[in-house]
Amino acid sequence: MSRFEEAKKIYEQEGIDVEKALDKVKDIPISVHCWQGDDVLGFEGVSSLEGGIQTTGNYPGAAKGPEQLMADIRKCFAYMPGKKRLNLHASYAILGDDLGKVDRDQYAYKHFAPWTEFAKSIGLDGIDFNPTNFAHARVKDNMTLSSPDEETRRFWIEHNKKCLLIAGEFGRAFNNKCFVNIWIPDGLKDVPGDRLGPRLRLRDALDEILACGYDKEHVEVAVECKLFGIGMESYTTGSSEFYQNYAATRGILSLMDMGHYHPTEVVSDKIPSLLCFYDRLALHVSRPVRWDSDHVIIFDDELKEVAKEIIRNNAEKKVIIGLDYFDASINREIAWVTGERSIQKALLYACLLPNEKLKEYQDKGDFTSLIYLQEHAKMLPFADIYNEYLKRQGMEEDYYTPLKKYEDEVTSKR
Ligand code: RNT
Ligand code: ZN
Repeated sequence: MSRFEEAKKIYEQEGIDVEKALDKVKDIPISVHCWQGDDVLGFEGVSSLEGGIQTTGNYPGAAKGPEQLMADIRKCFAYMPGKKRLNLHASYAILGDDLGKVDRDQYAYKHFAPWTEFAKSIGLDGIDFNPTNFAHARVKDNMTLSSPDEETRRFWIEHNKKCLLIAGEFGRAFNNKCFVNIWIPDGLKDVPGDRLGPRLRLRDALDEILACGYDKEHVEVAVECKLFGIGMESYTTGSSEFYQNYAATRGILSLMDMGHYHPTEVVSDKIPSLLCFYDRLALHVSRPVRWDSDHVIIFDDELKEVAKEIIRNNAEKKVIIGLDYFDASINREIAWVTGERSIQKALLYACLLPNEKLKEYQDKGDFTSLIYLQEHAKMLPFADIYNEYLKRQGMEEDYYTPLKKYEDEVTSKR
C-alpha cells in the first residue's frame, strides 16, 4: 500500500472523504498577484515605492519590464497547484510609445491587451485588476481620492473609472467576472485637524467612480481598508468602519487584508461575521508580522483558520481569495510559489478536518471532546494527502531545485 493509500484509510476511519477534498480544492480559484515578481514597481519607470507600502530587501533578479515579468510568471505558475487567475495592477500597463505621454487617468484597455493574450497562453482562468492609487507624482500630501485638492481628486477619480472600464474588457475576454479592488493610501502621519472631511470626500469620489457605467455582468468591485501605513500612522481615510459601511450600502464587496488590522484581531473571525450580511466578500491573503508587512504567507495557524472559515461554511464560491505579499529579500520566485502553495495546503487541510463533528460537539456543549478532537486531527497524515494532490496536479513537492536553477540561469543574470 502506498503512503497515500494508507493515509487515506486513516482519514476514512475518521469519517473524512479524502477524494472529495482533493476534488474540491483543485477548483477553488486563487487570484495570484503579479507584483511579487518586481517588488510592486510596475512598468512606469518608478524605482521605489511610497504611499504607505514598502518592499524591503535587495535580492538580485527582480523582473524589469513585461517580458521578464511574464517569463517569471510563466515559470512560477507552473509550480503552483490549483486553479489560478492573474491579479494585475494598473501600474503594469504596457505603454509602448505612450510611456511618459499617457498618464494613469488616460489608461485604456489597449495598454493591457497583451496581458490577456499572455494569461490565455498559460491557461489561466481570468484576470483581476486594481487601480494603482499610489507611487505616483499625483499623490498629494499622502492623499488621492480623499484629497482636499479638487484637481488631485479628479485625477484619481478618472484613473479609477478607467480601471473599471478596462476591467470590463478583461471580464468579457475571459467570459467571467474581473474582480477589481480599490485600495488607497490616504492618511495622515500625525493627529488630524479633520477626520470627517476626507471621509466625506472619499465617499463622494467612490460614488462617482461607481456611477461610471461599468459592466456589472463582468466586473465586481471591492474596497480594502487599512489600519495604518508607514508614514500614515495616525489616520487612514479608508478605515474598516468606513469601508464596511460603504460596501454594504453600495452593494459592492468588502476586501479584508490579513495585515490591515490591529495585531490581535484576526481576519478568520471576520469572515463568518461578513458572511451573515454579504453574498460575496474578498480577501488579501497576507501575513502581518507586528505591523502590516506583507510577509510571504506560510502554512501557519491563522492561514489554517482562514481556510477553515471558507471551507466549513461552504463559502468557497463566496470568498474571492487574492494573494498579497511581497518580499525583496529572498528569491522572488520561490517566495511566490511558497505563498501560493501555503494557501493550497491550508484549503486542503481545512477540507480534511472532521468539521461536522466539531460543530456537533460545540453545539452539544461537549467542549472536552471538541478540544480533544481538534488536537487529534492535527496529527493525521496530512503530508501524504498533500503530496498526492501535487501528484495529481502533475507537480512534485520540490519547487526549490527548479526555481533555484532558474535563478542561476535567468534571474541572476539580469
Ligand atoms: C497595501 C494594500 C494593497 C497593496 C496592493 C499592491 O497595504 O494591501 O492591497 O498591497 O494593492
Ligand atoms: Zn492588500
